[in-house]
Amino acid sequence: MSTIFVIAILLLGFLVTFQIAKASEYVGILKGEKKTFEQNNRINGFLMVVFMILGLVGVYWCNELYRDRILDHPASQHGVKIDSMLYITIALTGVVFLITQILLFWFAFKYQHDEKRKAFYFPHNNKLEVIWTVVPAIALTVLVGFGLYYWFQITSDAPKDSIVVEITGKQFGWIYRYPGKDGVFGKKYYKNIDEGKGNQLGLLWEDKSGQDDLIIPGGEMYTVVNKPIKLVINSRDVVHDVGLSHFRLKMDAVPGIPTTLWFTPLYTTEKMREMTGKPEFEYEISCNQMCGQGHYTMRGVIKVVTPDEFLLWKAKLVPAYTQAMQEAAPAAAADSAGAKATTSLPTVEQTKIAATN
Ligand SMILES: [Cu+2]
Repeated sequence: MSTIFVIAILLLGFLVTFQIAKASEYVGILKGEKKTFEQNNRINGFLMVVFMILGLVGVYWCNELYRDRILDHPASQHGVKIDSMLYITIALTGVVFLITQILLFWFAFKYQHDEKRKAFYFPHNNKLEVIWTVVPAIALTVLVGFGLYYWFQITSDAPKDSIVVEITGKQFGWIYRYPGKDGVFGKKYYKNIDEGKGNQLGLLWEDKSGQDDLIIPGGEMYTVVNKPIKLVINSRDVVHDVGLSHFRLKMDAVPGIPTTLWFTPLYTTEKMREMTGKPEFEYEISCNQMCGQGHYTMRGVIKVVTPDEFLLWKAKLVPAYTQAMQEAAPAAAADSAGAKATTSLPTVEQTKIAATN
């Protein structure tokens, strides 16, 4: 219904514009072509200035309107650098935008057609060419140089004392894995993935280094303030993307190819709640790749806490191996009990034979 409505409005708009154009053409013929041309010229020149003023007021108004909706303080050391680059770029391009737009519309008004003025023939000027090529080239080189410098810092090897967390994307959610006391992730194989048996990541249970691994499916990921954290990013199905907007980072999660990124959180979740004045604030992980129908539900939470709180949280976790074995044990016991029961009970055939005897 709404589609038909929109098409009808568009058609009507087209008809009205067409009729106005036709009417003004007839008026032009009646008035005389030269007079109409001059009048149109003046109107267009005036409209150029009006458009410029309205446009610039609109830009300012839009900025004021959405000022509160932009992201809060950058919450990582990388984020501070990313934001500073962003603001320098906006300031530089903003100044260029203002100068070029004002000149563009003002010139269109000031130099509108005039019978008394003859156009100045100005085909080429080397000096000008050099200026408008070299100045933007230097500006862009500086911006790209800064970008590269920070990019190499961000993508460099994580510090040795980093907390390492493996994060795996799936349709639709995140699974986090912390290595146990040994600090080593256990081996895994995708064919071993079996959610029914508590093996979300396909861990090889016989691998000792994986028996103390802690797996948190779909819950909250914890990390420590002012301590580097390295994420080892995986995907279980399609391409996802770990988007950490508060830390100003993102990285694709590709099936079969682990990617990594690291950062240092600057404020605890509690501190950020105070700073932003939002008591409900959480550091979010969003999926930044369109990965299917439930893409929008891929919201993860990172809790940035103090070292003590982190240890306390970690101490409460049970390794995935222990959990899986505990779940498997009663089931196995029930199975074996069931098997015993069936063997001890006579079959229907046996009962029949016994009855005939
Ligand atoms: Cu996704």
